[in-house]
Amino acid sequence: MSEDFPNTDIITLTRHILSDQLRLGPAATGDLTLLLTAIQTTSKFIANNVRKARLINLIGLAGETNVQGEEQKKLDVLSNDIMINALRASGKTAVLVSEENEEAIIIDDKFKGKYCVVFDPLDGSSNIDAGVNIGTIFGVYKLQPDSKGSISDVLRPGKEMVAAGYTMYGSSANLVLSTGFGVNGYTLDSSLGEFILTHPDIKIPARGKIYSFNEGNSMYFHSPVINYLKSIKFPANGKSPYSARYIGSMVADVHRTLLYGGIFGYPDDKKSKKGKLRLLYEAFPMAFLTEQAGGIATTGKGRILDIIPTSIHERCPVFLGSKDDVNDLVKFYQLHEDSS
Ligand code: P6P
Repeated sequence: MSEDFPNTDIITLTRHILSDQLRLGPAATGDLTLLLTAIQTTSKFIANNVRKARLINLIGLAGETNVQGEEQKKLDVLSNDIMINALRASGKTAVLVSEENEEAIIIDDKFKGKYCVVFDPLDGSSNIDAGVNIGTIFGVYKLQPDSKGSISDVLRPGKEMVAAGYTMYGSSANLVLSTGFGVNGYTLDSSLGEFILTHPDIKIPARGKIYSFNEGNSMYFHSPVINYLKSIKFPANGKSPYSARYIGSMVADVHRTLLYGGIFGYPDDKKSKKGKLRLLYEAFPMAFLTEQAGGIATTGKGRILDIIPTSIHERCPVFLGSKDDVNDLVKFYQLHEDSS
């Protein structure tokens, strides 16, 4: 086929999810496919609102109500409503946990399905006025056997998730997803209204040249982090120092780390005893994706996906990225352990 012939065999997210389902054979009921399709739809809807929100911010609507006199919802509340409504209506969920809701949502029997979704509907939304990429992060558990859906279905280690992903809203909408068979990235073609496979089988490089920490917290860092950062900023034996890249939006920092390699870290420190990032709907999904892409995700002292949550909004330290870089960091924790 000549170079300028349009690709007539585009792989959409829906087609790709279906191929995963077919891989599982007759045991697969198609419920996860339909759930992920619902999540895909929320990402398209949120992407549309994020794009409009910036325009509205530029035009500036009067006060808290828009020109129709409707109450104008904050974008993250709007995104949260979009996700809760779509996940409930899918009929495939039993328990929902959202960063925006204090309590878990137990879906009424009429719409109850066999999956639990934990999500941050719009992580990093405080960055939107600056046009910084933000995103939706989600993880999916299957209900435990004989469970009708309760909080115990989501207070489980992240390694029991059956799917995880994020959608990053920026110059385009990028959805990155794993259902346990590797990681794939899709870009929204808004003219088609379809997410198209653009990053098949993402594999994180074994080592990178970028570190991504908020060094504004350096005075609070514990010594293993201080010593690790020193080792890559002032490397011995003539090696070049690492480059610093920190966007302050987890989805954007993790997306770059998955594609370029290196290390992203949000440590616990003297000010934030358990770090800042939430375990269930930030650390677990990103750790799941990182491991599926061949990287490592740790608290510095243990594998993030092994943690058993005790509450739905608990926080945890996060270091994730290229296995050689993250292992270098872990060595500083081990040295600290050995010397104490
Ligand atoms: P800091 C955004 O508010 C967020 O939850 C993550 O997306 C991001 O990685 C982190 O907080 C940034 O936190 O303290 O560096 O501004």
